[in-house]
Parts: sequence; structure tokens; C-alpha cells
Amino acid sequence: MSKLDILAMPRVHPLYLEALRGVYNVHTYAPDDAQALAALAPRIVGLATGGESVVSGALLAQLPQLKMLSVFGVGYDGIDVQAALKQGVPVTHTPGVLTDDVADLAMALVLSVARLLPQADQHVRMGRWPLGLMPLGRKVSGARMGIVGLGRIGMAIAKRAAAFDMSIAYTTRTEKPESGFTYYPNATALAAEVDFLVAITPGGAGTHHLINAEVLKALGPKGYLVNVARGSVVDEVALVKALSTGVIAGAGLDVFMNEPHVPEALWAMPNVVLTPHMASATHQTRQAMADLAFANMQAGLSGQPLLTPVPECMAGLGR
Ligand code: NAP
Ligand code: 8YV
Repeated sequence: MSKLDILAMPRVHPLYLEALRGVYNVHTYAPDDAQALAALAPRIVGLATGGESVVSGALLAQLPQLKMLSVFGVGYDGIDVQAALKQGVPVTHTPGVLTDDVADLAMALVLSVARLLPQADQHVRMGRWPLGLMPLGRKVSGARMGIVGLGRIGMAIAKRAAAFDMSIAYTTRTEKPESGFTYYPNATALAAEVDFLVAITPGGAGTHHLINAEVLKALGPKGYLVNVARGSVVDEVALVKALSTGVIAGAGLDVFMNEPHVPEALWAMPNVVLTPHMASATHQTRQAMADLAFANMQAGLSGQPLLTPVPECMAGLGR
């Protein structure tokens, strides 16, 4: 029997591609080659994407035989899920398997920016230690943690923060009384009461610029922002201004508005720690994500129950 054809968006993770290639013909989408897509389109039954991929309704409409869209990532804000559902195409993602890693990196950014780890490393490597002392850092243990988005990953961050004896407060659209943490109805009110504000919501229209100039002002000159959510959640222009004018003390950033491009203004700032969207980038977790994304693709293309459909999909397709 001939292999089914899958289209993979650019930059989909190699481990996911490797698994797909064992079973399917995998073609990489070339956004600038309309002819190639037109030739392939009638055969494409599966679409493989990453968490940052952008899949428009227009692209989906060009794939009339599409039966399945499987995202390698928990976030899927770049995918037009409503258009997929209208076309009868289920969408899956990879929740849970990356929760620990993302929470670990959020805490790593908190610690790095507060305890000046990149500068400390440079201090030793550049031979500056014999010449003098480093500036002092900010104590993390016992400080006040504010979490914007208390879902799977937000809860895992809270668990880690609790081990550092931090007090924990949060904001979400719906209060989570079962968490036992202090609830604030919006990010500004939360920011005013914490030392570290960590953003970990989904991206997309509902959270666009949730962290804006007003929130940063409320966080204040002794406050730190950590963003492991999506670049769109933070007003990046307001953030650069706040960091360069002392409106906030510092930031740890794993995600950016226009990845992989990071505003150059941030590169030279000593009060900022920058990582390249790598919160789930460990061997163990990337493999687990690849396994789950692949299993979802196989399930969808063989008529088996999907393992982890996105919530809209469960409602929309009655699964
Ligand atoms: P989740 O379990 O669905 O949690 C999302 C949380 O965000 C929920 O508590 C939700 O609560 C809250 N939320 C949604 N909209 C909000 C809004 N407008 N204002 C305040 N809170 C809001 O998802 P998860 O598994 O924790 O993942 C969260 C996100 O992390 C992903 O969608 C992705 O964007 C990001 N992520 C980043 C990386 C990385 O590499 N940096 C890796 C994985 C995930 P309510 O519904 O009550 O508002
Ligand atoms: C990945 C992510 O880096 O899961 C997500 O939402 O942002 C990250 O885990 C990404 O999905 C890889 O494409």
C-alpha cells in the first residue's frame, strides 16, 4: 500500500519529522512556492505543525483532502482552529508532557535575572574576579510570586515557587479557589503586589498585550517580569522602554513578538536574560512531544480516538 502524504510546516521539530517519515511521505511546506503546493495539495491528508507555526484558513482551504492537523506543542495560537473545524479537520496538541520543563525554565529565568547568573559567569570567564566584586543580586527565596495564567504550567511554577518559600498570587479569567493562592482580577492588580510576575497564558487575541505599560508600572522599579507564554502576551515596545528607564528592575524572556528576531535594544541590557524559545527543549521532553504529536497524527488518520485534541475540537467535533 502506498504511503499517505503529510505536509510539514517549516521548522517543525526533527524528532517529530523522523517519526512521521517512518510511516508517511513527508513534504515540507514552502510558503513561496505556490506551484509546488498546488501539485501536492490533492494528496495531503495530514498537516504537521509546531507550537509557533502559523496556519491560516486560506492555507487550510488549499488542502481539500486534509483529515488531521497535529501540533508539536501545547500552544496553538497560530492555527486557525475554527477554519479547521469548519473543514471537518480535527486539531491536536501536546499538553502535559512539557509542563515540568517549562516550569523549570520559568524558575531558571527568575533565578538567573535576580541572581545575575549571566553576568556572574562572564565575571569569572573574563578574568574580572580578581579585580573586584560583582554587584549584589535580589533574594528569591521568600519573595512574592505572581502568576498570570494558572493552568497546567502555572500550577507547576507555583509548586516550584512554594519550594522557595515564595508567597503565591495569580490572575486568570476565572478564579481557581481550589488552588488556595491569592486571586487578583487582572494583571495590573497582581503586578502591584508581587516581586516576580510570570506570564504563562496561551497566546492569541484573548491575551494580546495583557502585560502592557500599565502593568509594568504597577510591577515597579523593584519588580521583575518573566515571560514563558508567547511574545504577543507582552507589549514588547512598552517592555523595552520600561527596562531602559527603570520602570521595572529586569526581565527573563523566552518568547518574543517576532521570533527568531529579538529587539536589538534588549541585547545589551544587563538587567535582562534572554533565551531562544527553549522552555521545553530537553531531550526527554522533545521526544515525549514528538511521540504524542505522532500518535495523534496516526490516530486521526486511522480513525482511532484522538489522544489530546485541543479543547475547541472536543466541543466542535463531538469527541
Ligand atoms: P493551560 O493549562 O490551558 O493554562 C492556561 C491558563 O491561562 C489557564 O489558567 C487560563 O485560565 C489562563 N488564561 C487564559 N486566558 C487568559 C487571560 N486572558 N487572562 C488571564 N489568564 C488567562 O495551558 P498550559 O499547558 O499551562 O500552557 C500555557 C501556555 O504556555 C501555552 O498555551 C503556550 O502559549 C505557553 N507555552 C510556552 C512554552 C515555551 O516554550 N516558552 C512551552 C509550552 C507552553 P482561565 O481560562 O481561567 O483564564
Ligand atoms: C515549543 C511551545 O517550543 O508547546 C508550546 O506551546 O511553545 C514549545 O513547547 C514549540 O511548540 C515547538 O514548536
